[in-house]
Amino acid sequence: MAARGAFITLEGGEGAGKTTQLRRLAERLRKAGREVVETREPGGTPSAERLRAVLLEGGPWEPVTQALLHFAARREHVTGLILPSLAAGRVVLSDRFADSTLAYQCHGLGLPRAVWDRLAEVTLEGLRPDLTLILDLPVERGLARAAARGGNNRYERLPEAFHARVRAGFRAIAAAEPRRCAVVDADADPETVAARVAAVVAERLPGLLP
Ligand code: T5A
Repeated sequence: MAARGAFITLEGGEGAGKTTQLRRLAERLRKAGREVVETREPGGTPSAERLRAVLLEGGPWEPVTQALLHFAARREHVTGLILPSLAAGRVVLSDRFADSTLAYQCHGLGLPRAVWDRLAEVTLEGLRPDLTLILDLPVERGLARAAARGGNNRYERLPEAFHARVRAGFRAIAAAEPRRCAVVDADADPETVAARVAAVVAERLPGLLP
């Protein structure tokens, strides 16, 4: 059987540059000879993408319902794509994962952490990322980038104070799990941030990048 691959998640607030950096990291890893799966949350499988549409444009949902829907989509993603890909020895890069529910629904909207713990237990099959890159930048800079890109979803329309709690939430997650998480300063041009991301991956997961 192939050796288990690696599971890397990119997290952060709106417009932090996760999608941009995920593509660049995937490119680097492929050049280094890795088989890479690029995916995202909510979404990643056809069934989870259907829930994504409901989550981002339907509702409004109260916080427990939001968490249930995010974890429902995540369950499809974990069982339908992530675990099989890891078992096949691939590197899975996910644009958001369970930390987003902790940051957005718990820190941002006040969902009790105990609810997150219970949903994670029944949903994730014990899966934790090998490395989580938290792209960090001031809230107003991220929201400006997202606004310039256009097509803002229900979360992007929430007030700045909410996004400040989300940012603080991601930093708290990184502080609580420093071995798994690395905070990357994302307030720079894409090339500079990509170099920072690659340096962290090379240091934390030796052997993946030259
Ligand atoms: N959500 C999700 C929850 O509430 N709970 C959960 O459990 C989960 C999983 C997902 C929403 O769902 C919420 C959080 C989100 O609000 P989404 O559309 O996937 O919705 O939102 P984001 O993941 O935030 O996607 P964004 O596209 O807004 O942000 P990214 O991916 O961080 O940023 P990116 O790379 O697309 O870049 C945004 C813009 O900035 C430019 C890009 O060209 C683009 O135009 N850019 C830069 N500009 C200057 N300098 C840089 N370094 C730049 N990097 C990118």
